[in-house]
Amino acid sequence: GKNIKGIISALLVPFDEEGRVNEAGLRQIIRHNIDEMKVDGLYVGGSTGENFLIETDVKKQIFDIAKDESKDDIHLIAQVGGMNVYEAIELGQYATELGYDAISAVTPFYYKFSFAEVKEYYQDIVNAVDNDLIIYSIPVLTGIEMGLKEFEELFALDNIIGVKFTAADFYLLERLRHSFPDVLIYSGFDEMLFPAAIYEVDGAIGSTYNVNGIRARGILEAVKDNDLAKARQLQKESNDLIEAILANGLYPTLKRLLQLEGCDEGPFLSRKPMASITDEQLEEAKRIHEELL
Ligand code: HMN
Repeated sequence: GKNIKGIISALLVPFDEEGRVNEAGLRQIIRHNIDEMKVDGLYVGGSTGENFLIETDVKKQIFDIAKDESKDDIHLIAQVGGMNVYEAIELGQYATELGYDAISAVTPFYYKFSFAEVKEYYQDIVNAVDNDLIIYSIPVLTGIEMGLKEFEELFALDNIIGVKFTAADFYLLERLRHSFPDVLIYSGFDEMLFPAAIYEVDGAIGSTYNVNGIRARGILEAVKDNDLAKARQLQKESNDLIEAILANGLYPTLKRLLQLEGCDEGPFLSRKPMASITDEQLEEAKRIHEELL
């Protein structure tokens, strides 16, 4: 099904003291997204999943668990990209066999790759993996900036169907939407969902939808209904929440909020070197849960 639209949570992954996946807790988070947040899909293996800190085997294990728990109930996108194109291909083939609806790949990072190198990386992945691919563009973390012309070249490759657009460049977003009406465009910054929705993105992929999926859907629906006052109000409430979460530490706070929502099995730690939650952050997460969620 390539009609992957709507609210898509970037899946959080709880780890134990040894850095292993807490499978029971992960299954609860997936269920919470499906049953309570009513998400349209999950983005597995993203930044939010602390994906760039874990081994290939563990990435596969997480793909397995997400598929096993969600069956065919929602769309599943496997983020397979990174700095190792051979791993990206291996993971892409793996997720495709599991039945993932699409794969996604972040632009390669750390080295300052040229656009020619970035393009070849995508070409290599789509040549080797028999699935649709969504480009993951997040210049603030990767340092790779692409303009209209670069996106046009990438969208011309076979099987590239969309982009997760994680940038505050609404000029570029408007040009992309206008130029490529058939490409799937996903908003990547949850705090800017409302303006992205006005430009008619097809959906949104983000971390905070794990706990704020209902309001986010409300924003998309209000914009569709042309009720801008309502959409603006929902974005305001969302941003009160997101602002407090960001100030308290993004992933640890989101994990704590999920625990307070009843995902209570096993430890919900981060993967080192990402720090796990402190007592002070725990207190603040409790306040956020009571006052802003
Ligand atoms: C992913 O790859 O896991 C995410 O979808 C990335 C996503 O765009 C998030 N970006 C980052 O965490 C850097 C946002 O959801 C972000 O967490 C949110 O807008 C709060 O700033």
